[in-house]
Amino acid sequence: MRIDIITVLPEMLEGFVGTSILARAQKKGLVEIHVHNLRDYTTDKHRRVDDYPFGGFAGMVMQCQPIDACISALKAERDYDEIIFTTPDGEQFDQPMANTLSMAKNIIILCGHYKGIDYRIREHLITKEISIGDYVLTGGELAAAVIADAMVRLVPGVIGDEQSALSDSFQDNLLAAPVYTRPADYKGWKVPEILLSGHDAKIKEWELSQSLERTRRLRPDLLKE
Ligand code: 6GU
Repeated sequence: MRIDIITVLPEMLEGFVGTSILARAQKKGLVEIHVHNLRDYTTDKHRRVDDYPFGGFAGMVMQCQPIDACISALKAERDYDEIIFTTPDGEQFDQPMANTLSMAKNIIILCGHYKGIDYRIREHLITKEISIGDYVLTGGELAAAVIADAMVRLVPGVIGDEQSALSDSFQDNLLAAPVYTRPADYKGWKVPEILLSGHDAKIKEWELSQSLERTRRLRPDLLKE
């Protein structure tokens, strides 16, 4: 999988892309993440990528030219499955969407900023608009990082234990069961007895009943679907 992220704040994504699971996935050759500075594509001599909106509205709007130039340059090199724009009025991101996107080969994520981007870009170049929740962020960079992280960890081989991505909360519309590690007794705080029993069938049964109980209590909306 290859992800190209287009942003006016590349430094905001560099730490994320170079760290932890994302870095390991890239070293293993499973994923390539490229961050592009939108300013490198403007023809403006002052490197500006935004301008005042027509109609006298407040705020600034990202211009067509640099976005079109950057996306065109990428599309000239390879075909893209999706060209995503991060925006609070997009379709809400969730686990099924992450699952679908994780099967893509090449994806562009354009990070929204300022008041918005020239709507013609959304009409002519963007194939999918995604929001990560009902709140407003100052920019789309954090949303792009969230989307990339959720997709990459589903690519086979990225996380060590294949089973662990499948047993995540939400993967089957249930919250995950609690987990524990040694010691079995910490300051008198005890691990549930059943987990120390070695009885696999009983442990599986316990895990499911915990999942159901936690989902019913914390996220009853998930059980209605
Ligand atoms: Cl994708 N962008 C911004 N700016 N704010 C958001 C968002 C995206 N998703 C939720 N809030």
